[in-house]
Amino acid sequence: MAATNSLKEIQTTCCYCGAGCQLLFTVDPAANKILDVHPVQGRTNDDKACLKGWYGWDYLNDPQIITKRIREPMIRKHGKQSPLEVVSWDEAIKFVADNLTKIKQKWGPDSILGAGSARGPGNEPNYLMQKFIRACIGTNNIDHCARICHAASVAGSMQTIGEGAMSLSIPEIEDAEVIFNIGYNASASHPIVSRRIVRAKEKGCFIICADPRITETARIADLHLQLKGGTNIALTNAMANVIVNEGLQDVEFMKAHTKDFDAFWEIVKDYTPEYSAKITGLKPDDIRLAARKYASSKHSVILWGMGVTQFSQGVEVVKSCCSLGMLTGNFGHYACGTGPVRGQNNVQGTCDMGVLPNVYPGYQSVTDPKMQEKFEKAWGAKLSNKVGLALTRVPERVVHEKDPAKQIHGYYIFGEDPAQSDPDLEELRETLDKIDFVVCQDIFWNKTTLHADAILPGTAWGEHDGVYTSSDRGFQRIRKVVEPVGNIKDDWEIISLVSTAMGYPMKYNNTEEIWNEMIDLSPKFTGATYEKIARQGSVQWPCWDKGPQDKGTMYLHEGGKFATPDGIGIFKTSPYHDPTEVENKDFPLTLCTVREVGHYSVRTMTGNCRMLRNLEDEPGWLEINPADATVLGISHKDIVRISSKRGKVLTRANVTERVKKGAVYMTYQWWIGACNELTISSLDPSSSTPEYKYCACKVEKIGDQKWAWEEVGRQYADLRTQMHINKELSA
Ligand SMILES: Nc1nc2c(c(=O)[nH]1)N[C@H]1C(S)=C(S)[C@@H](COP(=O)(O)OP(=O)(O)OC[C@H]3O[C@@H](n4cnc5c(=O)[nH]c(N)nc54)[C@H](O)[C@@H]3O)O[C@H]1N2
Ligand SMILES: Nc1nc2c(c(=O)[nH]1)N[C@H]1C(S)=C(S)[C@@H](COP(=O)(O)OP(=O)(O)OC[C@H]3O[C@@H](n4cnc5c(=O)[nH]c(N)nc54)[C@H](O)[C@@H]3O)O[C@H]1N2
Ligand code: SF4
Ligand SMILES: [Mo]
Repeated sequence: MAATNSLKEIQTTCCYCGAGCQLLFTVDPAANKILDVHPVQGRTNDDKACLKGWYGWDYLNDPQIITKRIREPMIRKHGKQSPLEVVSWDEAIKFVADNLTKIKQKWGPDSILGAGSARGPGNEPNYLMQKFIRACIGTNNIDHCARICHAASVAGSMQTIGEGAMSLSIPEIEDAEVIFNIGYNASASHPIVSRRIVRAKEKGCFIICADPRITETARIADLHLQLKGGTNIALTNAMANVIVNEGLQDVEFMKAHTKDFDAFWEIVKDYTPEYSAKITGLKPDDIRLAARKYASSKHSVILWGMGVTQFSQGVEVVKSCCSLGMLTGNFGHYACGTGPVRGQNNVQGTCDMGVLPNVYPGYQSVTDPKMQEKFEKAWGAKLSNKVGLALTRVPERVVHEKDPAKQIHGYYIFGEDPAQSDPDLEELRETLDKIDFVVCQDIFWNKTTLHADAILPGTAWGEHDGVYTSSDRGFQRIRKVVEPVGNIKDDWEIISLVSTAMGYPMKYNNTEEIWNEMIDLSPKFTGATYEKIARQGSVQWPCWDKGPQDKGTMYLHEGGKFATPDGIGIFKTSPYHDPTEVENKDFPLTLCTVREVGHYSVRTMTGNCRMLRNLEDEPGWLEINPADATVLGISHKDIVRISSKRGKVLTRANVTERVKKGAVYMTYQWWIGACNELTISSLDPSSSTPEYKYCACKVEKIGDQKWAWEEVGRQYADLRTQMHINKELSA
């Protein structure tokens, strides 16, 4: 629809995945209504968007399907048992500030933890969130959902190639000659990145897909390695073994740019294709073919996702993937390298902003005295040099820690829903209820807000300005499309008010002022001014210089110079070990948890978009192989009960050949069929990322399907009551 004089056209970046698609909204400002949206030309998306880009903004109309917008600040005035009451902003801010101050005085700064948000808010409020936790509270206990996502990619890449982000850019993918896609399902997770994989195929690229499921990428792959879940490292080690034994490595590149090959070979030498085949269930010749193909080009790209990182051995697999790149000279030029494709719209950005327990903004270490001094001076506060707590360690420091002096007593949760997205939800709920004071700053009622002592309502994507960082290090603007409704404030303003009330004043007039403070403190980002981002559409970091000649960086490690302190890449890998909880007599199947294309993470947003809800709704699905379904007497679309050592839920069976016998899959988007009631909180020792992709489970037939559907209906109604909805559920 063309904009008339009274209508406005506003371009912004999509708020769902890290592909960073550009969308153009047509708005009627007088009615405060969105009339139309369509994708427009952007660096990463050309002029395309997926169904979430087209239909994912309806939550701004608050249709109240699974939950509803929070429009007023609320507090529990008289302790945990008292109801949440609507109060003024002044009262809410004072209540939060007083309670956090009391906890800080009694138990010290390290008894408080803050969680930032990789979603709607954008970079500026996250910069303020970590500044608040560090400078006002006085601790590095600041983290966010990258922990449960790509933290393993950051840790593993840092230890080998020195930089945790994608080394290449999304558009380069289509010019790869070989793609090794491992544990990544782009067609569901990043459809517009998936389009680049399809285009690569059209241009003649050889695609290897390592995934236990037949995903869409597996379907178009030239070689599908349908390995047993949890065995990635046995595959990547074997590929390295073949490359070296057949003399396919790039000796020149290795000599000039890498070290520690001997220690790497000590491990890899045992991983012959025959040995690996016993662990992975693959054919030795398929492993050989994968290795030969990968080593055959200087335009080989490795793309990976949660099927690599969400294991207790995730970091090791990342190191092994980076080592494959070094072994074959696939770094430092166009269309090669490593692509840990960051999931959320702004998870790269939230890491960039230092919402991590070990680094300030711009990846500057909290343990480096020079950095500490620099930030102390800039922020006018004494800072801690102790690395903070990872958010997945909170239950350990609450329910499993007996000494109150070592416990977490205050948890400020900004734009995350751990009571839906963290593993082992029963333990998580117990944790939230034991913490003295929980603050939730969100846009919707979610499962975590039910445990909050104070709720601070923020504006949503579409209602505020800022900058997001796409998966490939690209800063892009987001813009206000409609005016917010209700007694709500921008996230950056809420954090500033709480900090000021606690005696550490923060005064900003807009997001650009915050951004300018941040880029001046972060050399890698310094050149990325609002003006440059607007002019170019996107600025990829590193961008060191404000001048027009520094346009940003398309790919990293130019000429083989790695981001390690001495510029040399370090070979690393590990031997294979089993996941923590394997199938057994009581729980004979394995459970892996993945994603839905039409719904997003905890679903507060896509669950409240009418088009998307009509595609898929509660209680979600369980993918199960026909052979397992037959033995259990389960038919397609039956409601079934699935349980693990930790809990049980109802969901529907999707009987499909796409999954292997013995392994079942759920998507983590569902609130009734909530798979995190079942998952295990076992963590990778170095990244603290949970093993969401593997635990033991049992699936049971339910004889009385009429009862089962009624039970799902009751649970849905109860959920909607808990989320304060009194509207009828529309058909
Ligand atoms: N079983 C299983 N669990 C998983 C995973 C899995 O694969 N399997 N994946 C994990 C991964 S990779 C991730 S990243 C996490 C994601 O988990 P979360 O980060 O918890 O989920 P999100 O849906 O991204 O958003 C969290 C909250 O942000 C709020 N929000 C959105 N925009 C704004 C805003 O502008 N301001 C404020 N204040 N709030 C806002 C939303 O309403 C929502 O409540 O889940 C993890 N959980
Ligand atoms: N529609 C939609 N898009 C999203 C999200 C969403 O919730 N909905 N979430 C966003 C977020 S937060 C993230 S992090 C990204 C994640 O996006 P992806 O990384 O694609 O995440 P998953 O789908 O969880 O897992 C990827 C694949 O790993 C495979 N896998 C499981 N176990 C193994 C194994 O042992 N080895 C190998 N090789 N593969 C295995 C699974 O079968 C699955 O196909 O998606 C983002 N995009
Ligand atoms: S691919 Fe990702 S960024 Fe693009 S429209 Fe879809 S959800 Fe939005
Ligand atoms: Mo994620």
